[in-house]
Amino acid sequence: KTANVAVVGATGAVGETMLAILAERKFPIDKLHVLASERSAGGTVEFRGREITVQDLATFDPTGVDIALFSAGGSVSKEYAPKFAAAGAVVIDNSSAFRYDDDVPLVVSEVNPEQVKNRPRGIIANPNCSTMQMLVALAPIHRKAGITRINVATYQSVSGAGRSALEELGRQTGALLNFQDPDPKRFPVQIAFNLIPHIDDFLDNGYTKEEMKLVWETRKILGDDSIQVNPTAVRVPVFYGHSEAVNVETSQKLSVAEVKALLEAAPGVEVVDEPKAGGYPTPVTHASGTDPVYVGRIREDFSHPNAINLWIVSDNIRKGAALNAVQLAELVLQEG
Ligand code: A2P
Ligand code: 11C
Repeated sequence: KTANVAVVGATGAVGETMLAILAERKFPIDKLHVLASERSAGGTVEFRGREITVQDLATFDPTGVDIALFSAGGSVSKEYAPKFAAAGAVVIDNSSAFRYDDDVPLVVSEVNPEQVKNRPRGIIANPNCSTMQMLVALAPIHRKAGITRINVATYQSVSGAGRSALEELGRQTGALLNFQDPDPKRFPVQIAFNLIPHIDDFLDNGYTKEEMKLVWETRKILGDDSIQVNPTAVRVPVFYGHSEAVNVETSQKLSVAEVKALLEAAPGVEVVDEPKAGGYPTPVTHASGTDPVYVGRIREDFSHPNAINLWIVSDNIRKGAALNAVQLAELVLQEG
């Protein structure tokens, strides 16, 4: 079986990785359309060693597209995803535009793949990167012992904010090493050699939208609105790979050995956990450019009867975005 595929936002940090992963996984493509704004229309992107011309989304006719992978921001998805779906495409949307709609499934391929089929609007939402990696690791723990509460602090790389944010970290690092002004543009304050406890917009409750995504998306994906999530999201001066310090409270007590055994058997997870120098995953040494969700620093929380501490690291552009989107496309293609 083959498909006509469109990648919307193909010139972006996630879009270019979607193309790379479609090629790596030998996704059976009949015709490939690469789309972006009129700014980059007429330019080219590389796919399987060939240059493909970028087309302008605004003037593109979606007729004949079977699967469309969208990663061009929420407003682009809101406007164009329904048009692609009306033309018969299954849209896999990486933005937050439809994630919280009841008639749009929100799917992590290792956690709730069966939900892909429940798409009355022809749209499937790809979760936010920080929720994605957390749930690949936590879903097996939830199934075994019932998660009641999650305390999570994230350490999120700049690539989550797109190509311009990658450029800003590079530029500021160079400027500061040359005693020049960092001149923040993409982030509200200097990101090089700094940390910023602010990702996405502030909401009325004092949390950021990035923090609330961890609450809303965890409940929707695990199908359990009783799970309590207490999130803090922080941007760090790392190029690729989000990290998370996670404390999980469960109904039933689990030992460290039981958690390790669950995670070692879990699809998409790699346990890297030796209590010695370098015996833990980091964005640079493990995650960047690779597919797994890495888990280390697995410890019993000695301040609580039923809780475990974990350190979860993954490439936010791959499993956190492009890889999961392609895995969902593979599930759609496998349908009868
Ligand atoms: P373009 O290169 O034309 O700006 P990133 O998240 O890395 O910044 O990438 C965003 C992606 O979304 C890019 O491919 C960008 O294309 C695309 N994009 C942004 N705005 C639009 C739009 N209005 N129509 C189509 N594509 C868009
Ligand atoms: C970040 N998580 O790291 C964001 C990027 O809701 O899809 C993805 C935003 C989203 O900045």
